[in-house]
Amino acid sequence: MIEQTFIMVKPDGLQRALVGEIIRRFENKGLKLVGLKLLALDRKMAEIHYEQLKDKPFFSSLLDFITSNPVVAMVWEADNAVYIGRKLVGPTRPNEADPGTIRGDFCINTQFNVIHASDSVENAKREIAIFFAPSELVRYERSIMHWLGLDL
Ligand code: DAT
Ligand code: MG
Repeated sequence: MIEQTFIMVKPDGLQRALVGEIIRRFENKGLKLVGLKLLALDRKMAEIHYEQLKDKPFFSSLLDFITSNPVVAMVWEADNAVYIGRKLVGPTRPNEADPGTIRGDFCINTQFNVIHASDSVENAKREIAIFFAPSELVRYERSIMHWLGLDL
């Protein structure tokens, strides 16, 4: 089932110059990039993106952090893109993330965990709609898809 997932390099990822490394991992795995932008999140947008966490004690510090610098928002497409994205990123707590995952390789703190990945197809749709107009998601073919077993 072809899905799209929303991936965002967080402010710490930009400060640490990890954007290229993160894009490389998604490219290497074989997902297709269909949307990409650099932007500074305002507080309202951040609140909407993280609305499911509004009652958590760390909500306001999460908003401070995520609005503190630009982020890179991306949409990646593949069969099971949401599940694959979470696998590439690793669990929320970096000390539980195995080496080989992005969080396992690059983070040591739960807030400064470098990257966001949608956790369900429903949330992916919701998050993509916050960051991208439909016209900003680009449809194109890649001939390599055949050789990845993914005739998307
Ligand atoms: P994830 O980013 O793995 O989907 P989440 O949706 O539960 O995790 O939480 C969103 C972000 O909030 C997470 O990336 C980092 C922060 N966060 C989660 N739990 C936290 C905690 N216990 N203390 C501080 N920050 C936390
Ligand atoms: Mg989440």
